[in-house]
Amino acid sequence: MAEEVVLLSFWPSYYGMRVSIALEEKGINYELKEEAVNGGKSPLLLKMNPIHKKLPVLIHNGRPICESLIILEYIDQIWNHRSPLLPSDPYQRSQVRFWADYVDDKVYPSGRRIWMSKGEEQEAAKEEFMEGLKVLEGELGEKAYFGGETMGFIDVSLVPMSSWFYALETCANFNIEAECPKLMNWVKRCMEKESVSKSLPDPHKVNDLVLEIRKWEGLD
Ligand code: GS8
Repeated sequence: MAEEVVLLSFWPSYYGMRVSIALEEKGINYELKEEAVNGGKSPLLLKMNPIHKKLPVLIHNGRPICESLIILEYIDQIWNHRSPLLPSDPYQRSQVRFWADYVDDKVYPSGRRIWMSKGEEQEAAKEEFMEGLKVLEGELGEKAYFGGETMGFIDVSLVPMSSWFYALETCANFNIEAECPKLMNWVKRCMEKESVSKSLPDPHKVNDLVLEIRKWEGLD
């Protein structure tokens, strides 16, 4: 039976980008159904994710899977023929999940606060964001990818944020590369992979969106 794989997402969502990268890495054909950025929630999204009503949702043969990190694990288990994302050793797995949670708890929320605020609040968010990135840079160390020689779960979880770096730097006037050079080299290494470059939007397009939202919100 042919598999039916549908991804509900929208282009600037770093959570959604994680899922596209994983599907591309696994070589899975899928249909992308984009929600409008500001058009309200579609009936399909409300049906498929009635609890959180959030993107992304993966619909596999009609059944929804929600929450991007849970979706990544699902993809890795279902399509385990190539490009493993999680290590098989239980201890290593626990460490990978720890760092992916760290990205979600520390890096993504402070990144969002940078572009959704100004003044002192923005400064505090910037500090927390850079602190988080520096910890991650330490964890990366001299490795090519977070998992070692090949791209894995942490890489796929974190690299989508890099498409927002330009917008963050522009709105809060800082330079990530100056403080995290190894991390920026890692971003470039990931971007050499088609699965990543195909899934991430143009940073200028993200910046235009940020400028527009800041204007609506009266922040600029
Ligand atoms: C977060 C998803 C999320 O915030 C995950 O999938 O990992 N923990 C979840 N999705 C956003 C779009 S991306 O910024 C979303 O759907 N927001 C709509 C809303 O909050 O109502």
